[in-house]
Amino acid sequence: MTSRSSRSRASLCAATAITVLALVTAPQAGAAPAPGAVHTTPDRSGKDVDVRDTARTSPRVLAAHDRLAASRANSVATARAELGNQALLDFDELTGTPRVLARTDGFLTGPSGKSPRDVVLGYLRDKEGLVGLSAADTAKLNLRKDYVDVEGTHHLSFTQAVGGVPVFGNGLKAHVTKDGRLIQLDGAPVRDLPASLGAATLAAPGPDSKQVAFLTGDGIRPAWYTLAKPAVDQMFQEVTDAGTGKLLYRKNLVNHANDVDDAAGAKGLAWEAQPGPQKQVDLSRKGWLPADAKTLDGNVAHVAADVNGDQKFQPQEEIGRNTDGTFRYKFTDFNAVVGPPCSTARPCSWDPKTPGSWAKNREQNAVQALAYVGSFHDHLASFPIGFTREAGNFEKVDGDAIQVHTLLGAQTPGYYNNAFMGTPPDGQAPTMGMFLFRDPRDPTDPFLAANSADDATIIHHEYTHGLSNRLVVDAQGNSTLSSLQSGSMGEAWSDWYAFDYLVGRNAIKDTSAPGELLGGDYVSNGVPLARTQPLDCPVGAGAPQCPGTPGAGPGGYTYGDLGRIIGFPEVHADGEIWASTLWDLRSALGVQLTRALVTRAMELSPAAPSFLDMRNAILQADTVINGGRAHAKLWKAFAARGMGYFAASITGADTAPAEDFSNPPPAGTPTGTVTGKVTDSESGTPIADVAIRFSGHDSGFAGSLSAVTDAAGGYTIPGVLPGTYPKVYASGGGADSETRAVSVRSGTTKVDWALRFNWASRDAGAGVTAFNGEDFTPYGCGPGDLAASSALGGGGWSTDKVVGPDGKIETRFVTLKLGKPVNVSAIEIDPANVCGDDPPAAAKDVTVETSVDGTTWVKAGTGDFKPADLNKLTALQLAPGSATGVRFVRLTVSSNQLSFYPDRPCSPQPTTAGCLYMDVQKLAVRGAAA
Ligand SMILES: [Ca+2]
Ligand SMILES: [Ca+2]
Ligand SMILES: [Ca+2]
Ligand SMILES: [Zn+2]
Repeated sequence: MTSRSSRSRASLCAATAITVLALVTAPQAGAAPAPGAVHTTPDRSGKDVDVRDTARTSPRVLAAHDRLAASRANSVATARAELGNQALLDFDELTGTPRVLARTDGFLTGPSGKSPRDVVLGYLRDKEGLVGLSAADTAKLNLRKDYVDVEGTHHLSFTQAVGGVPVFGNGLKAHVTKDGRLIQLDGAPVRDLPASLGAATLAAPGPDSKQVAFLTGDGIRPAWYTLAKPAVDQMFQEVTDAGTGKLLYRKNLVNHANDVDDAAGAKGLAWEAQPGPQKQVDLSRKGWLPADAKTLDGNVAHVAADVNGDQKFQPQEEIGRNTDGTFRYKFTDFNAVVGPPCSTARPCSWDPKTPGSWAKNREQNAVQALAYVGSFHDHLASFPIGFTREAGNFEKVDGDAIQVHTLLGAQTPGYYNNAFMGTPPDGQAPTMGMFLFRDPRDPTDPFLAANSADDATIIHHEYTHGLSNRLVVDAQGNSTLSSLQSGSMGEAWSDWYAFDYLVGRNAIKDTSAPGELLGGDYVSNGVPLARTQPLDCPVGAGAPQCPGTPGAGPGGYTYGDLGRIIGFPEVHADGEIWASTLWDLRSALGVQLTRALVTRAMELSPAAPSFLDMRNAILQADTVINGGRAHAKLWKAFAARGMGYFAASITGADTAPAEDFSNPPPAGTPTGTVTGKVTDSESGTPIADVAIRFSGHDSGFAGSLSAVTDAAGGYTIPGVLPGTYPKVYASGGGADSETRAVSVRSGTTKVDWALRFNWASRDAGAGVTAFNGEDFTPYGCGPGDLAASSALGGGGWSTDKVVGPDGKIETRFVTLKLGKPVNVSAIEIDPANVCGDDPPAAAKDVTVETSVDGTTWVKAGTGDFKPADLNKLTALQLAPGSATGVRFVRLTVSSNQLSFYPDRPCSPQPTTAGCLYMDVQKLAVRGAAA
């Protein structure tokens, strides 16, 4: 959060200042509750939640997935042989169906005269063993949309339903060229859907809630879908379980930031990028406004000065015509009144010392916003971008003109230094909020006293959030831009499309010199406040233009800088990697082709894409619309930015992906075999049922290379292309997971693993014999998930927190029976928050007891965890006599970390999951069989 709460931090910490423009300046007046009393709201922080992610990483789900993978190993091997080195065979762990099935250098089928729908259904029938959908599953698919892009490619979305209730989030997406070749399947459709759904036992949380079916780790559940708008700049899609009220999914739809012809009609004055000489604009000639418009309410947008910040347009906030009957309003600068740093090049538009002085440019600023929005709308709609009505753009004729709130909340102190765009699905109007810059209450505020809606880089940035959230969607049309890497690309596209447009029409100059294109240049007075450095910083460029950051070093960023640019993962900073990469592509391929590929790739994206998914989609777009002619240049550009063939990211949520600078191996490169043995590091005993997985799915190319160890701990993975794979991981089998780099040669490469066996894990034979409190097993965080371990995180135990009348927290416990009696060498606990909760829910005081028979208990140790203890295993001091022949272990939690967060109240409404839940990420029992 920025603004009031963090302005002071911004002056102390450069990293915070960097994100100022980008983050929310939300009014902090109490995190608003979701509507409905029966539905719990575990985390009002606004963080995206998707319990499918947690479930997808639970060892149980992975084990089921591996069994399915084994059953179709032959189909996959055949497909690999047919589709080549650049085949993408990535199956979703939860559904067992394609997250992506494609190849970046070709097609799945040849040309066909059949309809695109029949091409898809024919492929599903032919490849039932590979895709995993039965004939019955296929028969139930419902074609929601066949969108044809400006290149003629068909993008088909098939939704699914259970007993007439639509499935949320999953479905089949398929893409077919204009000559009938199948490009790709994605969307992870659900297999074996039941005939009917259980009844919703809870009432709808809001008047507009809709019933949906939602896939969890324990199958499909009845749920409620709600579009919630709890505050002025908040808009969430939420899915809550209709049986328990628990939040299953939340997607924040708000992204924060932070033309000119002569003719008759509704004329106004505007500039092209930022203050300069105002030019005459015809606001009606291109259909932005009706010729007889009385206010700025037209097809592309409705602009009004929402100065009271209530997110509604009162009559007095509308912008009418000037006394001469036009919308010509001259800009008045405040340079003389305010003094430096206001300048002719970057004039101030108000005086922070004079309340209400912004009113002077109220009309000018709104007209300017409409001119920016209108010209950008037309630019995006035209070839080769083609963000048209069919593609899901924003027009009043379709009920979704952008509602642009200029000077948002200018009258109510508290709204400064930001901008945002909230984008609901197609057909529902988005909200763009444009704030005043420079907080008058903060003498150290580094921003210029200006209107964000006067800065084209900001308004086009916000508009592009609308484009990306409408193009990267699931089968139902919901945006899937959640998680770190997707969110970072969202910010990057926003910067890239803005600069691509402005540079393309010479409104901003870009030469071959590095370091000229800085987002938010005007309101930041030319200083990198909103971004750490300009967009046009090539790898290897130096200071002073491209200084980088202490975390990432100087010069243009590469994939390995993700999560490090400002010292922690953050979408605007990490987005700079992707934005600069796209700028490289623009230089290498030219403007028109790059615009086409970047846009078409969004339409081909799998859900919640990583940077590597999007690299693959761009390559694929090149195959579809350009015959693959740009492949060599694309690979060179991506490899230079660390997104080479062997780069790896476990999912789009991976905050530490591994970079690689290689081109793809040539066709016909002999493959190698990886083989080895997995043992317990403590006892040397072989461990069976450990899954060894290559690369992580989101590199795509090695997505289906995996094997499971046999009873002797042995495994073999054939068909691996030689190279260094930076993220190979071992998980399951009762051991803690481990990730490491593996170099593969042609021939046989031996890779042994010594893992830490955990006797308290389900895979080691441990099971829950007793527990109290609420059971959140359906969300992947029940008592049985306490000992989950996975390379992807996930699992953990979340229980309810109940404060008794005496003010004391009721204790909660889980008792585990180990598979065998164990001579314990250590008991370790990670008290971290799980299940989509925030850190205040993490456990603080815990007690562990042991027993040889389940009747007589010995206190083994206690933990009193501090915030610094989260997300790591801490060994308890074991009491004498508690460690021999142990068969039962009981973990009791008696408090959580909420006491470390005095600013997070629980009444009148809970403001953190710490008010409602207590969590433990992991319990580990080490030792040898007794
Ligand atoms: Ca208002
Ligand atoms: Ca629309
Ligand atoms: Ca340049
Ligand atoms: Zn943004």
